[in-house]
Amino acid sequence: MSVALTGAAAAGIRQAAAQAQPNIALIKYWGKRDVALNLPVVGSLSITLDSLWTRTSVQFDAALSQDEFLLDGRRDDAQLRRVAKCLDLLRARAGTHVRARVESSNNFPTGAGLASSASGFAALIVAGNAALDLDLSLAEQSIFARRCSGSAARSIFGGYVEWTRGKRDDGSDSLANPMLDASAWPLHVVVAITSKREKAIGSTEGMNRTADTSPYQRAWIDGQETDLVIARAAIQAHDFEKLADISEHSCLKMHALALAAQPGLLYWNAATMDCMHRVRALRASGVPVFFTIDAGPQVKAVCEPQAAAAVAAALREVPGVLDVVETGLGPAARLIELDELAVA
Ligand code: 2P0
Repeated sequence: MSVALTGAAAAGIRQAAAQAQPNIALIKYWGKRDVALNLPVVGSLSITLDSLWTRTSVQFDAALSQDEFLLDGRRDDAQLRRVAKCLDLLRARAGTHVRARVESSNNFPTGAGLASSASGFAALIVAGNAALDLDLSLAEQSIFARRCSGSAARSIFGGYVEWTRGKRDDGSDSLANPMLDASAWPLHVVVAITSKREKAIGSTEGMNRTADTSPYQRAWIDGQETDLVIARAAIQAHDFEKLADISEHSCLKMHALALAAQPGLLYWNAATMDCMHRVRALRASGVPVFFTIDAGPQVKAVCEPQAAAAVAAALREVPGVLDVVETGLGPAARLIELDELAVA
């Protein structure tokens, strides 16, 4: 159902707003079998976060001659093409050509390895679905979000989420499904921010370069199903040690694969590496924590809730760590009132 305002509706504007949270993959997505449809070469498994968010409003307005995109209050023409492509999917389903104004804000750095494209495009699909009264099922919303940014398929859902690789060429079986509610195993994530700059090589370019040039691509694909089986079992059993081992393995394997591309992709800085050692030392001393790192220099330390304060304190001491953000696991993407957009 649309949350369009009466006055706006009378003026031919159809609008809605949504919030989505980033997700962190424990078993990573890296590589596409179809670049246009964002079909992955492997399945992946993630946790949706709680206190980091993207809030997005979309207004389809017949008075607009072209799409507009504002990020954190500023026009962002660099991202506009990607946003417009996502709007095109919604428009095609609705049978309309009306252009839209999209306003988005993040309460965390954009494009720095904190999964802003996952929360951003999940929020856009949820808001667009409502504004245009499309009545898409959650499965369809996940597929639409995937086509905008692969990892966004997972941010449609909360808690523990698996994105199935799928086999079909049209992508109709490549979507995410919720595995386990956040409340069933409420792990925490401590994010050590080691740079606030946008990364030089985006994920899309990075994974395409890897697929084209990394000698380890075949081994990566062949190992994924086993990793997923182990991770699913660890999550169902709430077996922290098992999840820690398989998640670090998947993370390090993804980075080894990307490091071996030509030219090699080096997403880490010195502080990233120091945080990894710090997390390993904490775990060796009995603290239930493990690390995972995406296409950027931030370190996500996943831990049991009672360990979060000690993990945050330890990571804050690492030279080069600029900030530490602590979060629990969060819910699915959802509609919000338009006046919630301004509330930080
Ligand atoms: C993941 N990453 O599973 C992996 C691990 C980064 C490292 O999904 O090209 O922004 O839009 O599908 O989803 C980041 O890639 O890439 C990502 P596109 P996306 O979370």
